Amino acid sequence: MSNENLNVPVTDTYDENSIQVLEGLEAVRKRPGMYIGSTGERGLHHLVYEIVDNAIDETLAGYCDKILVELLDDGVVRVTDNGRGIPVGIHPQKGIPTVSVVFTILHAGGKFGGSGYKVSGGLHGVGASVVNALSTWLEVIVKDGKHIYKQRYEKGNIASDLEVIGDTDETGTTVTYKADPSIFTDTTVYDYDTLLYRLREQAFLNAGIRIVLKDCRSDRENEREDDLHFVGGIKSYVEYILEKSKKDRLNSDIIYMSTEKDDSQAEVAFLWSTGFDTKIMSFANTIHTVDGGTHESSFKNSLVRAINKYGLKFKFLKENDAKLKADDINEGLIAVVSVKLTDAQFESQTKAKLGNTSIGTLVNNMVAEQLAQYLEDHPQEAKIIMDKCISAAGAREAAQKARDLERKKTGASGRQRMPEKLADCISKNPQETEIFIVEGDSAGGSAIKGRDSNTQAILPLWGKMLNVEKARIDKVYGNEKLAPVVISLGTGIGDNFDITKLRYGKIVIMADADVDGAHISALLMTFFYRFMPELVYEGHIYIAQPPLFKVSRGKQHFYAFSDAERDYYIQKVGGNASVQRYKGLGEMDADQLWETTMDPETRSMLRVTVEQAEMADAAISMLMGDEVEPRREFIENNAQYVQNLDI
Ligand code: 28F
Repeated sequence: MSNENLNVPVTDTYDENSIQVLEGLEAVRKRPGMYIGSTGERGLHHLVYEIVDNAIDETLAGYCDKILVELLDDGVVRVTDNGRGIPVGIHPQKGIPTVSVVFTILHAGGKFGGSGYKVSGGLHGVGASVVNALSTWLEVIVKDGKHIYKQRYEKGNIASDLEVIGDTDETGTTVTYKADPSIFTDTTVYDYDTLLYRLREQAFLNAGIRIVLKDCRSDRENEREDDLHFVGGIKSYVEYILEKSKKDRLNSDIIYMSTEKDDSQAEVAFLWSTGFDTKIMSFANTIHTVDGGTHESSFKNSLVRAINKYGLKFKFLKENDAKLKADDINEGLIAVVSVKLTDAQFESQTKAKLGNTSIGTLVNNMVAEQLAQYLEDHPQEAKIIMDKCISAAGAREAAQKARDLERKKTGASGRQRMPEKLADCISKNPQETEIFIVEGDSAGGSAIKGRDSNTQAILPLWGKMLNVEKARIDKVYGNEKLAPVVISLGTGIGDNFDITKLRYGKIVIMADADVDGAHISALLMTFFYRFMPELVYEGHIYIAQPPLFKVSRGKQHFYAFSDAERDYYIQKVGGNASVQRYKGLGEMDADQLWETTMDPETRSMLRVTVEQAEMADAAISMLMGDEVEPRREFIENNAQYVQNLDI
């Protein structure tokens, strides 16, 4: 839909004169995509938002505090608000009721006349006729405090005159419609959670509004209803994002500030979590500006300035120190920036980016003044925030040093010098080469002796395992255990990852067949999955399967990979079998390790799938994350195994 309507002066009186009447609705049915983006599932849900947005406009104007959205049988949706009711008086230019104009004439309330509302998303106020055009039928009921009016439309055309169907002392609007399946050919089934997500967002952004979503469809297993009502507005939103992130608060307050100037309002709410991710959500007239814009960048810039200024003034930072950078300040930041303005200018048709400079200035001044005040009034909170930013800056500098070092290690050949621990193979052809990442030095020794040195490289790991979940990227670069892995593989990591540089076609994790070994495998899988995910996607990661038992009698011996297999061999050799349980890879000599685990002719290996990597990732997150309770339980249950893990 066009957003040009946003740039026109706003009328102060809301009445029939505010509407300028334009063309018919055939255009919408002919090219629905032009108006709602697509006729797929997204477009279908867009219809609901269009209707709800009109009710929200009535809320923003201060006349409505409750919106009910019901999903009914047969693809029917009903939206009810308790606003003033769409005007029913005769429209001066069209000579028909204004409500009929709103539903049957394209761009009514839009394009050149202004929406009639001071604050409107621009998709708002013009959508009713589009929804009508794309519906098999639509019925509107208006209560104006005296009478109840009703009108029906079919495929956008008036099907019955506006009629009085009763009396009332209430006010409000109800729109019931059925999306036309001949237009929405993919599906006309609404997804409750999709609607819930968007409506929840709207409820956060319009503090105090109540939006109720109700699933009344009889083919559903259970009825669902959500009452979305957040008195705290965007503060509640920040709290919600924090809860979903499963991280803890770093500072205890959600910092909130707001300001108004002329017809514009700005508000921000933010806090820092103990995590490392940054989540900044920005909105203009309740539309999510995915690509940010002036409001968001002003917030970020003024945050950096305010924190540096406070740091200098209260001696957290020295005059000659490098300033804290945005990255340092953004670590763990959760923020919601919401602005409402009359003349929102978006830089793209999709409204992903806000362009108004004046709103940027407003946000900037607000943060500069109010954050300085907040920090001075709350020295304890301020200290927590400053310490966090300064430690993040330290980590960033360490990461930079580690990267520089890594670059320096690269010899004149332009190739990286390989780690000392790596016993490389002769072949340089990744089609045939494999690298075994082996837990422990003694197992590493056996593997080096037992391997086929033509195609098999061995990298023994030792020392404390890195906790990937809590690790910052700098720790990964600097970690004595993981750096050799990264260097041996040759691909680089994160943004620099380049799979064409991979030095071995198969990357085999070889760990003891016990809980500890499983953890190390899970940590390595998680590491690859997070920092070099293509390795998992393209099936380069394997897990070696060493045997658990050796069953022997005299010169006969068999390796067993499970209890059942062990028992089978005991039977087979008959009486007096001796059974050796391998507690670790280190107990096998070079020949045994080759024969049982490394020989491509006889071994079996597990190829790690994305699902497995995801499961490992989830398990590691549980173990290493901030949730204390499940971790404690796990550690208690596995106490004897976990000394080796850095948790
Ligand atoms: C279920 C969807 O669409 N609610 C709406 C109003 C109220 C007014 C209005 C709407 C008038 C001139 C267009 C009432 N009284 N819910 C809704 N509630 N539209 S849509 O006016 C439309 C404008 O141009 C309204 C006084 N002024 C406005």
